[in-house]
Amino acid sequence: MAIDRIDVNVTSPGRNFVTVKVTTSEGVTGLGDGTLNGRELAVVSYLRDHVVPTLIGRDESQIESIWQYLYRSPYWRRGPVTMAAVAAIDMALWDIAAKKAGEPLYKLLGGASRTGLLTYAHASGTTIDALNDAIRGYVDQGFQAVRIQSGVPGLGQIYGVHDAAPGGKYEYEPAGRVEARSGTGPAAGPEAGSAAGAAMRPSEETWETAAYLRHLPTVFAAVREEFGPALHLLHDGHHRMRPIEAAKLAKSLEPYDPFWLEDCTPGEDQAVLRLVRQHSVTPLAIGEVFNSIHDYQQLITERLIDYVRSSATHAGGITGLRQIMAFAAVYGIRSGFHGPTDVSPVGMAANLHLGLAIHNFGIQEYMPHSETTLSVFRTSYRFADGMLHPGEAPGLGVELDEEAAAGYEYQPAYLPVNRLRDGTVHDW
Ligand code: GCO
Ligand code: MG
Repeated sequence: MAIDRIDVNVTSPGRNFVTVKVTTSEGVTGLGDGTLNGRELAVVSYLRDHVVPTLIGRDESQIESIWQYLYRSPYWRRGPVTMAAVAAIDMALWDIAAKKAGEPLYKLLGGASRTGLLTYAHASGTTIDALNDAIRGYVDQGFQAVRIQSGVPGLGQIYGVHDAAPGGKYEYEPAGRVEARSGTGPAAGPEAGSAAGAAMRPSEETWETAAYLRHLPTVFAAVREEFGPALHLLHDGHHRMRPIEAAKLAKSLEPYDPFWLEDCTPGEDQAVLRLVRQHSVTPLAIGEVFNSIHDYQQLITERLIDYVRSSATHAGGITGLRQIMAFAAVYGIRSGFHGPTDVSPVGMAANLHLGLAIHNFGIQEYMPHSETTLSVFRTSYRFADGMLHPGEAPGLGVELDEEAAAGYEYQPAYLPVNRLRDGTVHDW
């Protein structure tokens, strides 16, 4: 029994995805997600040029050893590209192990610790009315938890904020359908220079923290008034605040009992969260841009967060994320795994199997993939009454229709850029 072949699939059914398929000498196949939004092809090269050739002929059941081999041996450790590549291989090997056992993966991870996973949806609106309409749509579908993002008076397009199409279904792609533009786009920021050499640029948005800090508590107040106390409300600050601004926001949201405030400051300078903690009991969630247990060391040991936001896709797969959650368990910190549409259905399934098995599960983010995406990736996870379940199919329970995937070629697409009014590049 050995790894016979590894294929790296790139497809764009509605958005870009990178999927690894590992095939064993016995013909068992496993899938893994290595999608890194806006940097997909860097992961493809890392896999094809540096990982795949080193794994052919190895025993596919040595999942931990292969993880350590990919993590430690190249000397250059961690980083989003490396860890997405490690994740893709790791998931595929777990998928194979569970298929060989004829069991859904969660049974190999310790079995189900609960009947389903509390999950939250994304609702947004440029106005409070539009936001409330979006929330109502999710409540009608059975969601018990909703992330709320809203427009800010005086600011234009804000990342992750969209209204439903007139008369249409509320559905959007927050993280990837901002196409890179070719040609000249409007000159923006001090470094814009001559547009002549600009072949591709992400779109740009304008930000002002003071306006946001004034407006957001009024949004929470209106939503609480409309939906009452029981609905869980979450919010994502997208790393946009300085420490004192984050503390102010966390404190100002307290009367509305938020489930969590996510990414209130940039994730690198972790000691600043002590200040936020001193001023507020609003629960904090961080970690979607982290990629290893070491990124969490201070946050977890000082109990500066309440929820781990990583995904299996960006944190070294099931093996990497399981390490983080075992560490977090010691400190009573729970999971809130990243589940946007740029985590593929394969990565989403990995999150779900792990979430069902671990004791310290908290909540699972769920942005349903488009019908186009789901026509290429056939899933067996299911949603009912606000809860997700990974399903009972052997392995991860996701199949890739390679013929359908071949019909959707990779398209360059980037996340937007955020600037202050004077052109200063800002966190988002
Ligand atoms: C979230 C996110 C996403 C990310 C996206 C980046 O909380 O789900 O912040 O929308 O921005 O996944 O690729
Ligand atoms: Mg986020």
